[in-house]
This record gives sequence, C-alpha cells and structure tokens, in this order.
Amino acid sequence: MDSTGILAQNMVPVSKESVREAAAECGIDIVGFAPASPLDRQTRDLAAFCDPASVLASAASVVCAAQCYLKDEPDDLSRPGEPHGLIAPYTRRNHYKDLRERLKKLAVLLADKAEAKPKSKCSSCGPLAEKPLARGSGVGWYGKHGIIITEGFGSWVVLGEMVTELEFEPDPEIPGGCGDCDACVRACPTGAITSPGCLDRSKCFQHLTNSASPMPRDWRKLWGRRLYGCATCQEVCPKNAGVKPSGRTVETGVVGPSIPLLPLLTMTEAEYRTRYSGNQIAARWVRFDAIRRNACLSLGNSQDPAAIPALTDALRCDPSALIRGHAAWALGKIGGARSKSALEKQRPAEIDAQAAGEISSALEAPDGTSSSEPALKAQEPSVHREVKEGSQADGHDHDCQGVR
Ligand code: B12
Ligand code: SF4
Ligand code: SF4
Repeated sequence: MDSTGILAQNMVPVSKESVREAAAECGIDIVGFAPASPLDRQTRDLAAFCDPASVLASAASVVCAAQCYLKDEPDDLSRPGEPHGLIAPYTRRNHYKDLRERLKKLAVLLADKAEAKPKSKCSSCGPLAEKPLARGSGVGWYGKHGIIITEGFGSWVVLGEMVTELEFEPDPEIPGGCGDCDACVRACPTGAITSPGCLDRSKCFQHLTNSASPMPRDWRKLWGRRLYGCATCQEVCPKNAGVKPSGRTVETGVVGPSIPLLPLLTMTEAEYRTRYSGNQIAARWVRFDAIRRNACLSLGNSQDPAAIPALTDALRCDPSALIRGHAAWALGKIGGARSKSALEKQRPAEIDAQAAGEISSALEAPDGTSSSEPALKAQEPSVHREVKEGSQADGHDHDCQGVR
C-alpha cells in the first residue's frame, strides 16, 4: 500500500496509486477520490442526484475522472457554397460515452486487483451531480462561469465517475480561484452568468440549442455561426490559454467541428438521427426543429447567398411555422434582390401570424438587425441549477449515459 492508499473494507486493499496507474493505462487524464456520501446541499428533490448511494447502495467511494476533449483540428470546415454550422468542442465526439467506457475498463482492472470483486458503477453525464463531486475530489474547482477548471486541462474536460465499494481516503479540494478576472462574465453573449458561479439557464445558448422555440430577436445576430452549443465563456478564460489538445483518438459519435447546413433543411428527422447517431446532437431529447432553427440562424449569419434557394424553399413549404419564420429572418439577413423577392411573394400566402410577422420584419429591416417588434421571450424562466422534483431529465441537456 502506498502512503495515500487506504484499505478497502473487507477486501484485498487497492492503493490510490495503483488506481491512478490503472486509470492512466485506460487513457483517463485525471482521477480524484471522494467519499460516497450525500452532498451538503441535499434536499428532497435533489436527494438522488446528489447521493452516490442512489447509484450503488453499498458505495464507499467515488473515483472522479476528467477527460480532456480538445483536439487539434480546424474549427470550421465551411467551403464557398457549402456553409457549415459550428459544433461546440465538447460534443464534436461522444466524450461522455468514451470516458464511461474507459471507467468501465478501470473498474474491471480494479476488480481483478481487489480479488473480492468489488461492485462499481460508471457514468458520465449520468444520474449524479458531477461538478460538486469533481470539486470534492480535488479534480478541479468552480470557475465564475460555473464550470469545473482542472490544473492540467483548464475547463476543457468532461467529467465522469466510478462509484465503488472500494474505500479510499478522499483527496483534498484544490483551492483554485479566479481572482479579479471576470472575462467569462463579460464575454457571455447573453449575460447568462448573473453572478460568479451562477447561470441563468434560460439565457444560456447551450440550453437554448435544444429548445424548439423562437430565438429572441436580439440574440439572433449574437448566435453567430453556431449550430450546436456555445463555448464562448471557456474560450476567453485565461485558465484555458495554453491547454494542449489531447492526442487521444475518440471514435465514438464523431461529428467533427462543423457540419453542412443546407442538407439540414431538407433531410428528414429519421435521416438526421441516423446520420449523426451516437452523438448527443442527435439524442432523443434534442428537438429536430431546434436544430433546423439553429441552422436557419447560422445560415443567416453566414450571409452566404448559396443558402437563398434552400431558405426560400423552407419559407414556402416547411410544415413548421418556427422554421418558416426563422428562414424569413435568415433571408432578410442575407439580403439582396432574390431574398427580397422570395419574402415579398410569400408574405400574402403565410397563414401563421408569427411567421407572417417574421416576413414583415425581414422586409422592413432587411439586415435583420432591428425591428419594431419587441424581442420574443426566451423559454420559460428557469432557475440556475435547480433539478426539479422527480425530473432527472431536467438536468440532462447532454448525453445521459445512465449507469452501467
Ligand atoms: C443541466 C446541465 C447543464 C445546463 C445547466 C448548467 C448549469 N450551470 O447549471 C446547461 C444546458 C446550461 C449546461 C451547459 C453546459 N454544460 Co452542462 N450539465 C448539466 C448537467 C446535466 C447537470 C448540472 C446540474 O444540474 N448540476 C446539479 C447541481 C447540484 O450542481 P451545481 O450546479 O454545480 O451546484 C453546485 C454548486 O452550486 C456548488 N457550489 C457550492 N458552493 C459554491 C460556490 C461557488 C462560487 C460555486 C461556483 C459553486 C458552488 O454546490 C452545488 C452542489 O452542492 C451536468 C451533468 C451532471 N450529471 O452533473 C452537465 C455538465 C455540468 N455540463 C458540462 C458541460 C461540458 C457543459 C458546457 C461547458 C457545454 C459546452 N457548451 O461546452 C456548458 C457550460 C455552460 C455554463 N457556463 O455552465 C459538464 C461540465 C464539465 C466541467 N468541466 O465542469 C457536465 C459535468 C457534464 C459532463 N459529464 O462533463 N449544462
Ligand atoms: S455557454 Fe455561452 S451562453 Fe452559456 S454561459 Fe457560456 S458563454 Fe454564456
Ligand atoms: S474567465 Fe476568468 S472569471 Fe471566468 S472562469 Fe476563467 S478565470 Fe474565472
């Protein structure tokens, strides 16, 4: 046993050092140890989310892991005539599944070492509150953007856990801290970081990515070329400067840094889910209309005239008023005679009041920058970090891998 390793109860001991070595063997970047005890903030509705015993009743420890997802690749694969929408780095591949698989390998290695075959359950973006566990195990600390920052890889990591019957002495928390910096708070396009560590989810582009509701007009330009997710608060963080991309190859759910936008306006939902299966951008809770709305916004902001025919078809024929309305906005943003003519032709034919309003606004404010209409309200107001009673899925805007 090494100096930090603690005996497993009623089992052949496994030292923390040997866990770290085995984790490295499994290709896991960082591990830390936390007790499998409920978090302080436990309340009735958060009980299961905050208690490792909800995953494994006999749990003694949690081995918390972090995996760097940065990769050396261009951010945008657009070509003239083929505009792409941007994918946030954490979801260019299915890093949750990859980390979960690595943790499962680690569990097997440890079970072999411990001989008594301790039970373990592994997850990433699953049923446990992962950031508090990561902080409690010394894997990282909370930045003002509310994301866990690690020493070696900044915040460019996904988190995962192995909840185990093995008992380890908890690692100390790392002090960390942002000091006077508030770069993320200032850079957030929608002002979603309301105070240090506090996020108004209803304003966060990551949350809005998945919601099939009209994007508030004032935020459409700010949306930029995004298709899925937002990483602005991480891009500006000085703690992320100089983090080296991971050399790891992740083959699961590969989507890449950007995907072609025009096909998204014509493919069926089934085609979309098959084409991008295995990645969270095609997970069942991600609304296809939200993706197509995002595509319209991204096309408008690309200002690529190659998008005019597809947007015109969407304006005329798409069964969803949400998409027709956002196609109108995009045509207004791209501008030019062809866009204007398409909008003018469609205005008398549009039967949905909101989509008709979008057409009028696009004609009145052709660059999409201003409008006499008040900005549409975002989703229902939602409170930072609250997991509503009985609603595990409320927290799972990512790929809920569950526990295996
Ligand atoms: C819901 C959710 C979201 C929501 C809401 C996020 C939020 N900040 O509340 C949305 C959709 C907006 C979102 C966005 C993102 N998410 Co998310 N998300 C989750 C999910 C599924 C649940 C989070 C949750 O509700 N936690 C529950 C509460 C209890 O935890 P908490 O909010 O941290 O609350 C604790 C703090 O308040 C803390 N605390 C106590 N005192 C103090 C003091 C200070 C100063 C602070 C700061 C905190 C603090 O104590 C509380 C617990 O007791 C987790 C996966 C999971 N299963 O945990 C991923 C997860 C948090 N998301 C993740 C990621 C990668 C992201 C994005 C970075 C994706 C991207 N675009 O790149 C963005 C980040 C946006 C941002 N600025 O937060 C990663 C975070 C990795 C990391 N390094 O921290 C997670 C852990 C998934 C994973 N397996 O990797 N996410
Ligand atoms: S992910 Fe984007 S919208 Fe959300 S808090 Fe960070 S910068 Fe703001
Ligand atoms: S940008 Fe600055 S304030 Fe925000 S998390 Fe990074 S160090 Fe902290």
